[in-house]
Amino acid sequence: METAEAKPLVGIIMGSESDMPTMEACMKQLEEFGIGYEVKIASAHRKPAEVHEWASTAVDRGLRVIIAAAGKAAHLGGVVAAYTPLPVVTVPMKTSDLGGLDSLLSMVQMPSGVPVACVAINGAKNAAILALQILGTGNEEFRNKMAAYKEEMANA
Ligand code: RP5
Repeated sequence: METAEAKPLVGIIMGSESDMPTMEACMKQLEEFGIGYEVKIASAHRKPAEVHEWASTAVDRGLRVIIAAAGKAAHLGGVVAAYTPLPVVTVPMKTSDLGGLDSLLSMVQMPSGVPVACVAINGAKNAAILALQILGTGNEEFRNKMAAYKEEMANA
C-alpha cells in the first residue's frame, strides 16, 4: 500500500497492475490538489477477501472517498460500495476487446440501494476532481481549491 505525504483521505483501488498507467493521472491530480491518498491493487474476483478487508476498514483508516478502477467485468467498485458507507467513484478502464463499454456498463448498473458514481472511460483525472468536490462539501479549504481550479480553467 503506497501513501502520499498528506494524511490519506482518498483510497484508490484498482483491479490490476495493468490499470496503473491510466490511474497515474488520478494520483497526479490528487497530488496537485494536496490530497493524501493510499493505493491498493486487488481484484474483486481474484482477491475477494483482500478487497473485503480493505473496503470494510476504509473508514477506520481515515478515508473519506474511494476511487475504484477496473476493466472488463468491472465489479470492483460495486463490491467495495457493498462493504463501506463511503462514497465510491468508479473509473471504467478502456479494454482491448470492447473498448471499455464493458467496464462502463458493469459499473453503472448497480442495484437499488448501493449506488456508485462513475466517470468517463479512462476518466482518471475527473475521478480526482470529483473526490475533491465530495471532500469540499464539508471542508471550506477543499471547496476553495475547487473554485480556484474552475477559475483557472475559465481563464486559461
Ligand atoms: C480487471 O480486468 C482489471 O481491472 C483490468 O482492467 C482488467 C484486466 O486485468 P489484467 O488481466 O490485466 O490483470 O480485473
